[in-house]
Amino acid sequence: MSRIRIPQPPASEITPEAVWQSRRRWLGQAALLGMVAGTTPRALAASTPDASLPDLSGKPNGRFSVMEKPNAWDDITGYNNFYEFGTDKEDPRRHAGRMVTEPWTVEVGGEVLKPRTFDIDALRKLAPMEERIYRLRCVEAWSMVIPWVGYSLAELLKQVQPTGNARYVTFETALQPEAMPGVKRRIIDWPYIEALRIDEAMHPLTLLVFGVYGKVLPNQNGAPLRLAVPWKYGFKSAKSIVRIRLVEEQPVSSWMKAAPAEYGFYANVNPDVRHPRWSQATERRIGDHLFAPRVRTQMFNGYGEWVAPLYAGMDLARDF
Ligand SMILES: Nc1nc2c(c(=O)[nH]1)N[C@H]1C(S)=C(S)[C@@H](COP(=O)(O)O)O[C@H]1N2
Ligand SMILES: [Mo]
Repeated sequence: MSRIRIPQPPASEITPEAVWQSRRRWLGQAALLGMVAGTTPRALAASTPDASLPDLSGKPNGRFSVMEKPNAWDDITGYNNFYEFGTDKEDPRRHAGRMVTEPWTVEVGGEVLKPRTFDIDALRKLAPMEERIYRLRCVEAWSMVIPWVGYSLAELLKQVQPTGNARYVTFETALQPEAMPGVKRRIIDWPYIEALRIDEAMHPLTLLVFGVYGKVLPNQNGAPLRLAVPWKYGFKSAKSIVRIRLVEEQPVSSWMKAAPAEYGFYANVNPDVRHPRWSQATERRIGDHLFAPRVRTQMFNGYGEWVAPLYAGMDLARDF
C-alpha cells in the first residue's frame, strides 16, 4: 500500500466555511427555492426526499463539493440511466423496486493480500460517511448536481491491501434477471462491468456511495452501493456493485466491448473530444427551465486542478 501515492487537492481548492454554510442552506431550502421559481405544488412535493426511505446522513465535505444548488429529488431519482431496468429515463424508477438489495455482500479480491467478502452493514460502518455535492456529467451531454453520501473508495481498498501487481480495479454489478427487464436485450454483455486505474480508484474524490440527500440510496440510483467518479462520464460510476477485483492488466469494460469507437477506458469528461455521434463541448443542465441555454462543459468536469496530474504525459484524444 505504501507504494500508492494518494494525491491531495491543492489548498486553493478548499471552499471557505462561509460559502459552504450558505450552500448548506440551499439543501434546507430546496422547497422554498422551488416556490420562488414558480413551480407547481406537485413539483414542489417531489423536490424533497422520499420520507419512507431510512435516513443516512454524512458530515458535509465542503472541500470536495461543487458550489451549486443540487437538483430536485425528483430529477435525481426519476431521470436515470440503469439499463438493467430499461433504456427510458423513467424505467429505473418504475422497475428497480423489484431488485433485491438485502442481504447484500461485496466480494473484494484479485491482487490483494487480504481478500474478503464484506456484508453491506459492515461496509456502511467501515469509515465515516460524508456528504459531497458532485456534478454528474453523462456522456449523453446532460448533467445534474447530486448530494451523495458515502466515503472514499480508498478506505475500502486499504482494508484488503493491494499487492504491487494491482494496477487496475474492476467493478462488477448485480445481475438479477427476474427483477431486471432490461437484461433481456443484449445492449451490453451483462453483467455491467466498469474499471478504473488504481491511482484513479485510490483518488480521494472517488466516492463509494450509500446514500443521497440524507437518505439511503433508492434502488434506481444503485442501491445499496455504487460509485461516483465526478471527473468522468457517468457510465464509469457503476451501480449496485457486487464484486471488486484488483488486476494487473487493463480490463475491457462493458461499454468498451459494446462500442469501442465510442467509449474508451478513461472516459474523462473532455469537451475537446467529441463522441463520434455528437459534440461534448456543451451540456444540458437537467432541472433548468426549458429555454435555458446549454452550458459549456469543463475539462474533467471542473476537477482538473485535482485530477489532471493523473494523466500527465498522456494524449487524452487517443486515450479517450
Ligand atoms: N449497473 C449500472 N450502472 C450504471 C449504469 C447502468 O446502466 N447500469 N448507467 C451509468 C450511467 S450512463 C450514468 S449517467 C449513471 C447515472 O446515475 P444516476 O441515475 O444515479 O444519476 O449511472 C451509471 N451506472
Ligand atoms: Mo451516462
